[in-house]
Amino acid sequence: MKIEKVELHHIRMELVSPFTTSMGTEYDEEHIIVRVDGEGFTGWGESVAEGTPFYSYETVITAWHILQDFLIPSILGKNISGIDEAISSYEKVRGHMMAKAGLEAALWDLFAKSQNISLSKMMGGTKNKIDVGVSIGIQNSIPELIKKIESYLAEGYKRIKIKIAPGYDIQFIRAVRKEFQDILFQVDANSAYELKHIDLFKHMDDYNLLLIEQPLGYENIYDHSKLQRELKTPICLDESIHSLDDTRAAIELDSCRVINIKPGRVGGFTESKLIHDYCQSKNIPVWCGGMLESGIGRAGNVALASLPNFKLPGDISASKRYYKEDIVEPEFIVNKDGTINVLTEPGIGVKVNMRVLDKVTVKKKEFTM
Ligand code: OSB
Ligand code: MG
Repeated sequence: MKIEKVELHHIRMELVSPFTTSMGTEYDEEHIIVRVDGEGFTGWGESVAEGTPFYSYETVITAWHILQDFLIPSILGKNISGIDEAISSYEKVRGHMMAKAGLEAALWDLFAKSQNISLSKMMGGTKNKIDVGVSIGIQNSIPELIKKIESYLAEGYKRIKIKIAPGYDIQFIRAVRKEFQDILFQVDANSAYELKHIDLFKHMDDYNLLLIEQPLGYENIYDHSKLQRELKTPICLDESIHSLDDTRAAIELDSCRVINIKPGRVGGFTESKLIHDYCQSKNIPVWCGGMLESGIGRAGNVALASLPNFKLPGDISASKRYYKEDIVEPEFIVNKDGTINVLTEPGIGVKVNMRVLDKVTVKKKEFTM
Protein backbone atom coordinates (compact mmCIF):
# COMPACT_ATOMS: atom_id res chain seq x y z
CA MET A 1 0.00 0.00 0.00
CA LYS A 2 1.50 3.29 -1.11
CA ILE A 3 0.92 5.97 1.56
CA GLU A 4 0.20 9.02 -0.56
CA LYS A 5 -1.21 11.56 1.90
CA VAL A 6 -1.80 12.04 5.62
CA GLU A 7 -4.03 14.70 7.16
CA LEU A 8 -4.37 15.75 10.81
CA HIS A 9 -7.42 17.47 12.26
CA HIS A 10 -7.24 18.89 15.77
CA ILE A 11 -10.88 18.71 16.85
CA ARG A 12 -12.78 20.17 19.78
CA MET A 13 -16.25 18.79 20.55
CA GLU A 14 -18.57 20.06 23.26
CA LEU A 15 -19.81 17.36 25.67
CA VAL A 16 -23.57 17.13 26.27
CA SER A 17 -22.84 17.39 29.98
CA PRO A 18 -19.65 18.15 31.94
CA PHE A 19 -17.60 15.08 32.95
CA THR A 20 -16.04 15.26 36.44
CA THR A 21 -13.42 12.84 37.70
CA SER A 22 -10.72 12.95 40.37
CA MET A 23 -8.62 14.70 37.68
CA GLY A 24 -11.04 17.62 37.22
CA THR A 25 -14.03 18.62 35.07
CA GLU A 26 -14.12 18.45 31.28
CA TYR A 27 -16.63 20.50 29.28
CA ASP A 28 -15.34 19.63 25.85
CA GLU A 29 -13.00 17.06 24.38
CA GLU A 30 -10.02 17.75 22.14
CA HIS A 31 -8.58 14.91 20.06
CA ILE A 32 -6.76 14.47 16.73
CA ILE A 33 -8.42 12.83 13.75
CA VAL A 34 -5.90 11.15 11.43
CA ARG A 35 -6.73 10.58 7.77
CA VAL A 36 -4.47 8.43 5.57
CA ASP A 37 -4.94 8.11 1.80
CA GLY A 38 -3.44 5.51 -0.49
CA GLU A 39 -4.30 3.74 -3.74
CA GLY A 40 -7.81 5.19 -3.86
CA PHE A 41 -8.69 4.24 -0.28
CA THR A 42 -9.09 6.47 2.79
CA GLY A 43 -8.45 5.35 6.38
CA TRP A 44 -9.55 7.21 9.52
CA GLY A 45 -8.20 7.05 13.06
CA GLU A 46 -8.51 9.02 16.27
CA SER A 47 -5.72 9.94 18.65
CA VAL A 48 -7.25 10.26 22.12
CA ALA A 49 -4.64 12.58 23.65
CA GLU A 50 -6.63 15.30 25.40
CA GLY A 51 -6.23 19.05 25.85
CA THR A 52 -4.69 18.54 29.30
CA PRO A 53 -1.90 16.19 30.52
CA PHE A 54 -3.96 14.90 33.47
CA TYR A 55 -5.04 11.38 32.47
CA SER A 56 -1.80 10.87 30.52
CA TYR A 57 1.32 12.99 29.91
CA GLU A 58 0.30 13.26 26.26
CA THR A 59 -1.74 16.19 24.98
CA VAL A 60 -3.12 17.08 21.56
CA ILE A 61 -0.07 19.32 21.09
CA THR A 62 2.50 16.63 21.97
CA ALA A 63 0.66 14.07 19.85
CA TRP A 64 0.58 16.50 16.92
CA HIS A 65 4.34 17.06 17.30
CA ILE A 66 5.15 13.34 17.42
CA LEU A 67 2.83 12.57 14.50
CA GLN A 68 4.10 15.45 12.35
CA ASP A 69 7.82 15.20 13.07
CA PHE A 70 8.39 11.47 13.59
CA LEU A 71 5.52 9.08 12.80
CA ILE A 72 4.15 10.52 9.55
CA PRO A 73 7.63 11.01 7.96
CA SER A 74 8.42 7.36 8.68
CA ILE A 75 5.59 6.11 6.42
CA LEU A 76 4.71 8.93 3.99
CA GLY A 77 5.49 8.11 0.36
CA LYS A 78 6.49 4.57 1.25
CA ASN A 79 5.03 1.35 0.03
CA ILE A 80 4.16 -0.61 3.14
CA SER A 81 3.09 -4.23 3.18
CA GLY A 82 0.98 -4.03 6.32
CA ILE A 83 0.47 -2.65 9.82
CA ASP A 84 3.48 -4.48 11.29
CA GLU A 85 5.83 -2.85 8.79
CA ALA A 86 4.42 0.59 9.64
CA ILE A 87 4.91 -0.05 13.36
CA SER A 88 8.50 -1.17 12.90
CA SER A 89 9.24 1.95 10.82
CA TYR A 90 8.66 4.08 13.93
CA GLU A 91 9.69 1.62 16.65
CA LYS A 92 12.55 3.93 17.74
CA VAL A 93 9.96 6.39 19.09
CA ARG A 94 9.52 5.70 22.81
CA GLY A 95 6.20 6.24 24.54
CA HIS A 96 3.64 8.60 22.94
CA MET A 97 1.17 5.74 22.74
CA MET A 98 -1.82 7.94 21.86
CA ALA A 99 0.01 9.57 18.95
CA LYS A 100 0.99 6.13 17.64
CA ALA A 101 -2.47 4.63 18.17
CA GLY A 102 -4.18 7.36 16.14
CA LEU A 103 -1.99 6.69 13.10
CA GLU A 104 -2.17 2.92 13.52
CA ALA A 105 -5.97 3.06 13.67
CA ALA A 106 -6.10 4.98 10.37
CA LEU A 107 -3.82 2.34 8.82
CA TRP A 108 -6.04 -0.49 10.10
CA ASP A 109 -9.03 1.20 8.46
CA LEU A 110 -7.07 1.76 5.23
CA PHE A 111 -5.88 -1.86 4.99
CA ALA A 112 -9.27 -3.28 5.98
CA LYS A 113 -10.99 -1.20 3.28
CA SER A 114 -8.43 -2.25 0.68
CA GLN A 115 -9.16 -5.90 1.58
CA ASN A 116 -12.91 -5.21 1.69
CA ILE A 117 -13.29 -6.59 5.24
CA SER A 118 -14.54 -5.09 8.49
CA LEU A 119 -12.18 -3.94 11.22
CA SER A 120 -13.69 -6.56 13.53
CA LYS A 121 -12.95 -9.33 11.05
CA MET A 122 -9.41 -8.07 10.46
CA MET A 123 -8.78 -8.04 14.22
CA GLY A 124 -10.15 -11.56 14.74
CA GLY A 125 -13.46 -10.53 16.32
CA THR A 126 -15.95 -13.28 17.06
CA LYS A 127 -19.08 -11.42 18.26
CA ASN A 128 -21.76 -9.62 16.28
CA LYS A 129 -22.81 -7.44 19.20
CA ILE A 130 -20.97 -6.31 22.29
CA ASP A 131 -22.16 -5.64 25.85
CA VAL A 132 -21.86 -2.02 26.90
CA GLY A 133 -21.90 0.05 30.05
CA VAL A 134 -21.70 3.71 30.91
CA SER A 135 -19.13 5.74 32.85
CA ILE A 136 -20.73 8.42 35.03
CA GLY A 137 -18.75 11.40 36.31
CA ILE A 138 -18.80 12.59 39.92
CA GLN A 139 -22.17 14.20 40.74
CA ASN A 140 -22.84 16.95 43.27
CA SER A 141 -25.33 14.91 45.25
CA ILE A 142 -26.54 11.37 45.74
CA PRO A 143 -30.07 12.07 44.39
CA GLU A 144 -28.56 13.48 41.18
CA LEU A 145 -26.41 10.36 40.78
CA ILE A 146 -29.35 8.01 41.40
CA LYS A 147 -31.41 9.87 38.79
CA LYS A 148 -28.65 9.58 36.19
CA ILE A 149 -28.21 5.87 36.85
CA GLU A 150 -31.97 5.29 36.56
CA SER A 151 -32.09 6.92 33.15
CA TYR A 152 -29.07 4.99 31.81
CA LEU A 153 -30.49 1.70 33.08
CA ALA A 154 -33.77 2.55 31.32
CA GLU A 155 -31.79 2.95 28.08
CA GLY A 156 -30.51 -0.60 28.51
CA TYR A 157 -26.91 -0.14 29.69
CA LYS A 158 -25.68 -3.41 31.19
CA ARG A 159 -23.25 -1.99 33.71
CA ILE A 160 -22.81 1.23 35.67
CA LYS A 161 -19.42 2.74 36.51
CA ILE A 162 -19.11 5.76 38.73
CA LYS A 163 -16.07 7.93 39.22
CA ILE A 164 -14.87 8.28 42.80
CA ALA A 165 -12.49 10.64 44.62
CA PRO A 166 -11.77 11.35 48.29
CA GLY A 167 -14.99 12.73 49.79
CA TYR A 168 -17.05 11.29 46.93
CA ASP A 169 -16.66 7.59 47.51
CA ILE A 170 -18.10 5.26 50.12
CA GLN A 171 -21.33 7.18 50.78
CA PHE A 172 -22.07 7.30 47.03
CA ILE A 173 -21.26 3.60 46.65
CA ARG A 174 -23.48 2.67 49.60
CA ALA A 175 -26.40 4.72 48.27
CA VAL A 176 -26.15 3.28 44.76
CA ARG A 177 -25.96 -0.31 45.98
CA LYS A 178 -28.93 0.26 48.32
CA GLU A 179 -31.04 1.62 45.46
CA PHE A 180 -29.93 -0.90 42.80
CA GLN A 181 -29.22 -4.24 44.45
CA ASP A 182 -28.66 -6.39 41.37
CA ILE A 183 -26.86 -4.19 38.84
CA LEU A 184 -23.32 -4.72 37.61
CA PHE A 185 -21.60 -1.84 39.38
CA GLN A 186 -17.97 -0.72 39.41
CA VAL A 187 -15.96 2.34 40.44
CA ASP A 188 -13.02 4.26 38.92
CA ALA A 189 -10.66 6.34 41.08
CA ASN A 190 -8.26 7.52 38.35
CA SER A 191 -5.32 7.18 40.79
CA ALA A 192 -6.80 9.44 43.49
CA TYR A 193 -5.72 7.30 46.47
CA GLU A 194 -2.66 5.88 48.22
CA LEU A 195 -1.94 2.69 50.14
CA LYS A 196 -2.69 4.54 53.38
CA HIS A 197 -6.38 4.50 52.33
CA ILE A 198 -6.44 0.70 52.51
CA ASP A 199 -9.27 0.58 55.08
CA LEU A 200 -11.53 2.53 52.75
CA PHE A 201 -11.00 -0.07 50.01
CA LYS A 202 -11.57 -2.96 52.44
CA HIS A 203 -14.88 -1.29 53.25
CA MET A 204 -15.78 -1.35 49.52
CA ASP A 205 -15.62 -5.16 49.66
CA ASP A 206 -19.09 -5.00 51.33
CA TYR A 207 -20.82 -3.64 48.22
CA ASN A 208 -20.37 -6.39 45.66
CA LEU A 209 -18.47 -4.24 43.18
CA LEU A 210 -17.53 -5.85 39.89
CA LEU A 211 -14.12 -4.21 40.19
CA ILE A 212 -12.24 -1.18 41.48
CA GLU A 213 -10.49 0.63 38.64
CA GLN A 214 -7.05 2.23 39.11
CA PRO A 215 -7.25 3.13 42.80
CA LEU A 216 -3.53 3.99 43.25
CA GLY A 217 -0.71 5.80 41.43
CA TYR A 218 -0.79 5.88 37.64
CA GLU A 219 2.63 4.29 37.33
CA ASN A 220 2.53 2.23 40.50
CA ILE A 221 1.96 -1.41 39.62
CA TYR A 222 3.74 -2.60 42.78
CA ASP A 223 1.52 -0.90 45.40
CA HIS A 224 -1.55 -2.30 43.65
CA SER A 225 -0.23 -5.80 44.43
CA LYS A 226 -0.11 -4.85 48.11
CA LEU A 227 -3.68 -3.57 47.95
CA GLN A 228 -5.06 -6.46 45.89
CA ARG A 229 -3.86 -9.05 48.41
CA GLU A 230 -6.01 -7.36 51.10
CA LEU A 231 -9.18 -7.23 48.97
CA LYS A 232 -11.81 -9.65 47.70
CA THR A 233 -12.94 -7.22 45.00
CA PRO A 234 -10.83 -7.43 41.83
CA ILE A 235 -8.63 -4.45 41.06
CA CYS A 236 -8.66 -3.43 37.39
CA LEU A 237 -5.74 -1.41 36.06
CA ASP A 238 -6.21 1.36 33.51
CA GLU A 239 -3.59 4.16 33.71
CA SER A 240 -0.75 1.81 34.80
CA ILE A 241 -0.90 -0.42 31.72
CA HIS A 242 0.88 0.85 28.59
CA SER A 243 2.02 -2.40 27.02
CA LEU A 244 2.04 -6.18 27.08
CA ASP A 245 5.12 -5.97 29.35
CA ASP A 246 3.20 -3.87 31.90
CA THR A 247 0.33 -6.36 31.68
CA ARG A 248 2.66 -9.30 32.38
CA ALA A 249 4.19 -7.50 35.36
CA ALA A 250 0.76 -6.62 36.78
CA ILE A 251 -0.58 -10.13 36.42
CA GLU A 252 2.53 -11.91 37.68
CA LEU A 253 2.56 -9.60 40.72
CA ASP A 254 -1.21 -10.14 41.21
CA SER A 255 -1.65 -6.35 41.12
CA CYS A 256 -4.98 -6.74 39.35
CA ARG A 257 -7.39 -9.45 38.23
CA VAL A 258 -8.96 -7.56 35.33
CA ILE A 259 -7.42 -5.33 32.64
CA ASN A 260 -9.00 -2.28 30.99
CA ILE A 261 -7.71 -2.10 27.41
CA LYS A 262 -7.76 1.28 25.71
CA PRO A 263 -6.04 1.14 22.33
CA GLY A 264 -4.89 4.75 22.75
CA ARG A 265 -3.16 4.03 26.05
CA VAL A 266 -1.22 1.01 24.74
CA GLY A 267 -0.16 2.38 21.33
CA GLY A 268 -2.81 0.83 19.10
CA PHE A 269 -4.86 -2.21 18.13
CA THR A 270 -1.81 -4.41 17.58
CA GLU A 271 -0.61 -4.08 21.20
CA SER A 272 -4.26 -4.29 22.37
CA LYS A 273 -4.58 -7.68 20.67
CA LEU A 274 -1.32 -8.92 22.24
CA ILE A 275 -2.62 -7.90 25.69
CA HIS A 276 -5.99 -9.51 24.95
CA ASP A 277 -4.37 -12.80 23.90
CA TYR A 278 -2.01 -12.90 26.89
CA CYS A 279 -4.85 -12.17 29.34
CA GLN A 280 -6.97 -14.87 27.70
CA SER A 281 -4.17 -17.39 28.22
CA LYS A 282 -4.01 -16.41 31.93
CA ASN A 283 -7.80 -16.44 32.45
CA ILE A 284 -7.82 -12.70 33.10
CA PRO A 285 -10.93 -11.00 31.67
CA VAL A 286 -10.51 -7.72 29.82
CA TRP A 287 -12.90 -4.94 28.81
CA CYS A 288 -12.61 -1.98 26.50
CA GLY A 289 -12.23 1.41 28.16
CA GLY A 290 -13.13 4.72 26.56
CA MET A 291 -11.71 8.23 26.18
CA LEU A 292 -14.93 10.05 25.25
CA GLU A 293 -14.11 9.32 21.61
CA SER A 294 -15.92 10.61 18.58
CA GLY A 295 -17.55 7.99 16.37
CA ILE A 296 -14.23 7.36 14.60
CA GLY A 297 -12.48 6.16 17.74
CA ARG A 298 -15.66 4.48 18.96
CA ALA A 299 -15.85 2.38 15.78
CA GLY A 300 -12.40 0.97 16.54
CA ASN A 301 -13.33 0.25 20.15
CA VAL A 302 -16.48 -1.61 19.10
CA ALA A 303 -14.45 -3.75 16.68
CA LEU A 304 -11.80 -4.48 19.32
CA ALA A 305 -14.43 -5.42 21.92
CA SER A 306 -15.74 -8.07 19.52
CA LEU A 307 -12.71 -10.24 20.38
CA PRO A 308 -13.61 -13.19 22.62
CA ASN A 309 -11.82 -12.31 25.87
CA PHE A 310 -13.61 -8.96 26.16
CA LYS A 311 -15.74 -10.58 28.86
CA LEU A 312 -17.03 -7.49 30.69
CA PRO A 313 -19.16 -4.63 29.32
CA GLY A 314 -17.06 -1.81 27.84
CA ASP A 315 -17.11 1.96 28.39
CA ILE A 316 -18.54 2.21 24.90
CA SER A 317 -21.75 4.19 25.01
CA ALA A 318 -24.13 5.69 22.46
CA SER A 319 -22.92 8.74 20.49
CA LYS A 320 -25.67 10.86 22.10
CA ARG A 321 -24.35 10.11 25.60
CA TYR A 322 -21.30 12.21 24.67
CA TYR A 323 -22.10 14.62 21.82
CA LYS A 324 -25.12 16.33 20.29
CA GLU A 325 -23.84 15.52 16.82
CA ASP A 326 -21.32 12.78 16.03
CA ILE A 327 -18.83 13.06 13.16
CA VAL A 328 -19.84 9.67 11.76
CA GLU A 329 -23.00 8.37 10.10
CA PRO A 330 -24.88 6.52 11.26
CA GLU A 331 -24.19 7.47 14.85
CA PHE A 332 -23.72 4.71 17.44
CA ILE A 333 -26.85 3.59 19.24
CA VAL A 334 -27.35 1.23 22.16
CA ASN A 335 -29.91 -1.52 21.70
CA LYS A 336 -32.59 -2.07 24.37
CA ASP A 337 -30.65 -5.16 25.52
CA GLY A 338 -27.57 -3.09 26.38
CA THR A 339 -25.54 -4.00 23.31
CA ILE A 340 -23.98 -2.19 20.37
CA ASN A 341 -23.94 -3.93 16.99
CA VAL A 342 -20.55 -4.84 15.57
CA LEU A 343 -20.37 -3.32 12.10
CA THR A 344 -19.83 -5.53 9.08
CA GLU A 345 -19.12 -2.90 6.41
CA PRO A 346 -15.46 -2.58 5.31
CA GLY A 347 -13.06 -0.84 7.70
CA ILE A 348 -14.53 1.22 10.55
CA GLY A 349 -17.95 0.59 9.02
CA VAL A 350 -19.27 4.16 9.34
CA LYS A 351 -19.01 7.20 7.06
CA VAL A 352 -17.28 10.39 8.19
CA ASN A 353 -19.61 13.38 7.98
CA MET A 354 -17.31 16.03 6.46
CA ARG A 355 -19.65 18.88 7.38
CA VAL A 356 -19.50 18.01 11.09
CA LEU A 357 -15.76 17.24 10.92
CA ASP A 358 -15.11 20.70 9.42
CA LYS A 359 -17.26 22.32 12.07
CA VAL A 360 -15.31 20.78 14.98
CA THR A 361 -11.84 21.16 13.41
CA VAL A 362 -9.78 23.94 15.03
CA LYS A 363 -6.54 23.20 13.12
CA LYS A 364 -5.80 21.10 10.08
CA LYS A 365 -2.65 20.10 8.21
CA GLU A 366 -1.98 18.04 5.11
CA PHE A 367 1.21 16.06 4.54
CA THR A 368 1.99 14.96 0.99
CA MET A 369 4.87 13.10 -0.65
O1 OSB B 1 -10.49 6.54 33.34
O2 OSB B 1 -11.73 5.45 32.07
C1 OSB B 1 -11.23 6.53 32.38
C2 OSB B 1 -12.58 9.32 30.13
C3 OSB B 1 -11.45 10.09 29.96
C4 OSB B 1 -10.29 9.72 30.61
C5 OSB B 1 -10.26 8.57 31.41
C6 OSB B 1 -11.39 7.78 31.57
C7 OSB B 1 -12.58 8.19 30.95
C8 OSB B 1 -13.86 7.49 31.11
C9 OSB B 1 -14.89 7.69 30.02
O3 OSB B 1 -14.15 6.84 32.08
C10 OSB B 1 -15.27 6.43 29.35
C11 OSB B 1 -16.06 6.66 28.10
O4 OSB B 1 -15.47 7.05 27.06
O5 OSB B 1 -17.27 6.46 28.13
MG1 MG C 1 -10.32 4.52 34.04
